[in-house]
Amino acid sequence: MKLNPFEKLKKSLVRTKDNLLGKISQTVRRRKIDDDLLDDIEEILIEADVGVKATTRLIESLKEKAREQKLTEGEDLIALLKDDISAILAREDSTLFAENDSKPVIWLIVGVNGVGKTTTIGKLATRFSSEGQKVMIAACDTFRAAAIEQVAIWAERSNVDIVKSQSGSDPAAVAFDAAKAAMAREVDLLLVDTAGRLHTKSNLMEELKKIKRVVLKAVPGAAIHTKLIIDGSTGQNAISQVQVFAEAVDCDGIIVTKLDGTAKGGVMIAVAEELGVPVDFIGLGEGIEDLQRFDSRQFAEALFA
Ligand SMILES: Nc1nc2c(ncn2[C@@H]2O[C@H](COP(=O)(O)OP(=O)(O)O)[C@@H](O)[C@H]2O)c(=O)[nH]1
Ligand SMILES: [Mg+2]
Repeated sequence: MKLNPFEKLKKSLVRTKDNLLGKISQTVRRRKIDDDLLDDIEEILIEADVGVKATTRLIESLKEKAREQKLTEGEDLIALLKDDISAILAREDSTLFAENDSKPVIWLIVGVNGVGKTTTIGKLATRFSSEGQKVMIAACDTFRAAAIEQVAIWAERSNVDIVKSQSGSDPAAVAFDAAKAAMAREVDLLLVDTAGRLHTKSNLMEELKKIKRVVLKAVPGAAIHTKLIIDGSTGQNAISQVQVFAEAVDCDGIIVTKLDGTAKGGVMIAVAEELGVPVDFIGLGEGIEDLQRFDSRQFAEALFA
């Protein structure tokens, strides 16, 4: 049976919810609000990948509001916590396309190996082409033949054009050709798949910068957006990846994958608190349909449902 998107989101977040609010609800039961209880909640938040910064903010806020509202029962904290988490998540809502973006809009899809870049490109291509946009894919992960093959399969499934070359060829050259082709064919959105070898290697960052430069040469004034893909199931590790990439390339959107089935989805709260980059989409599975626009209100509702 096919679930509606909200049901799907709820189901994906079950383990995260258990790990976060499930544990907190149990902890506050029949206890009074005191420092001990707040310490216990703090520990649960940290263990649920919410991150130190957001956790500290949440605990401070609980203390302050409990005092202001003269609350005494531990269970009263749940409603406060839900409000505060929703408020943090709300910072992540994004707009996808600026009205003055010239066509083709170009999305560089970047991120560490294995986080789900290529899969996400397949999902994005399917989604936008079904919405009537003309989409093209550039296979710029030329590092391995298998990577080119993989993205070609996604292009075929989503029925969009692809520009590719042999493995080992210069990724920037492929990007240049793709950008030129996208312009000639009046493409609306060009999705550029990139390699994700270790983010500690400065050559990867240099390569990404070069791709950007070259694309701008091919399509002067192009609207180039860099979308960073992170793997939500790695929890706090995902955060440090963002920081490394953000230093090298200007990311204007984040896509968090693999939120299905993980208990580490609390990382979304850390992403919102610490990164200041909006979340465009979330990945909820390996299938072509398993991508949802991030909507903080829905996300919070699914988390607290
Ligand atoms: N469960 C789950 N798996 C995903 C998701 N996105 C990608 N994957 C899987 O993650 C693995 C790596 O994906 P891939 O797109 O090749 O990553 P890349 O190296 O960044 O291009 C594949 O097995 C995908 O099926 C997701 O949202 N949920
Ligand atoms: Mg890939």
